Amino acid sequence: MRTISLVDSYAAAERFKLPGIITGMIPYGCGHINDTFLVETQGENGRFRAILQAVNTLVFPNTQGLIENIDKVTSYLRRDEPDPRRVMVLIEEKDGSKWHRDAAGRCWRMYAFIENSLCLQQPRNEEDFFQCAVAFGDFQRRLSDFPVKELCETIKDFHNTPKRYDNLCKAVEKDAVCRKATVSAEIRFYQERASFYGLLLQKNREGRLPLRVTHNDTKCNNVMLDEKTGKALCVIDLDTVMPGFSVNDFGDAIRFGANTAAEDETDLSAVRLDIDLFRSYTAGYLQGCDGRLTKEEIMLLPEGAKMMTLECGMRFLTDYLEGDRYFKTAYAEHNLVRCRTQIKLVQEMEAHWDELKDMVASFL
Ligand code: ADP
Ligand code: GN1
Ligand code: MG
Repeated sequence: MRTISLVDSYAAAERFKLPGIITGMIPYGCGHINDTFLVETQGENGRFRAILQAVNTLVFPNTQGLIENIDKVTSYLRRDEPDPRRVMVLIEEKDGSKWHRDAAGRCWRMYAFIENSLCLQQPRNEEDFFQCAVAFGDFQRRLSDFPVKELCETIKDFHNTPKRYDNLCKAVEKDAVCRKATVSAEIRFYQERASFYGLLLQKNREGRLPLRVTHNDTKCNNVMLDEKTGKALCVIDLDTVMPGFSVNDFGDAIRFGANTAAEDETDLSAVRLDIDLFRSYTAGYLQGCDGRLTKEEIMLLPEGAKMMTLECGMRFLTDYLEGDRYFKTAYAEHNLVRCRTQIKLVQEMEAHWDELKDMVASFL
């Protein structure tokens, strides 16, 4: 696992235009990719807090393109929403750029901290999940006229599921850290579903599934809710905002949030698809999108959920076979445990497939 010292993060924080002097700094959050720190300052106007992040440049090699995407999207959203708690605010580096490269080559950026907010690892109830859905739906709606072509692909083929399957097959073949023999059941599971992976790309080629500006990492811990009201404030973690499919944004949220257990639950009997949460999310997402989705997109929402759950499980398994180089892990089997929860969830979706299809149809 990557570790960044507080000395280095402090030096990086000093490079940004902060009000007052830095009085505190702690590692923060539990994302799988970037290193996040909470920074506190004291100045003439009192306390100020910011989120400092070292962008994982192995995952995001084009930091300039990534920051430009975020700058374009947040500037666009701010045109009709001046409240800084409702659109992420990038804090500039002292030389006026939006990010900082340190002497070791690490890339840093800073956001204003969204105060009096909640960020949930798991929705506490249906209303929380509904609010997350409203936030992502609203994000989709407000960016529906944004020119997709202005955004670069921050990770190439990020939700190209057939490519993800190819990568899994290559990792199986290479078996770099000799783990293949222990995961033959998991590998078989993904082989048996190989004909499904191209479905959404095929729909897109047929002109039946539009490319939109999407978030692409719609876990509920990438939404901030108001601490007092519990209502959606804004969507965070904008590194993967790029052209994509709405149904995948829907699907990734279901994969993470409609699971009755954590993404890394070891007791698979606790891992189930919560149909009520699925329904709440559908209602919230469609409310937020406010008529922007086509009928065909709405009917493909269950496919999006199944696709993202298959894809994420394959990514965990690939990383396991490659020696845990991509996702942060806390122990040796962590990626395999995550893969198994994703497999269980896909099985749950398959078992409830007709119900899920009927449910989304009832929203038409
Ligand atoms: P990662 O890519 O590692 O998931 P995130 O951008 O999601 O990183 O940040 C990690 C965590 O930091 C989030 O889950 C959230 O708790 C917190 N966080 C990030 N940005 C902000 C912000 N602007 N205000 C408050 N909390 C934030
Ligand atoms: C990563 O950064 P974080 O924790 O929000 C990953 C997602 C996965 C997710 C699985 C850039 O998201 O694609 O779905 O882990 N982000 C990237 O929990 O790969
Ligand atoms: Mg995140």
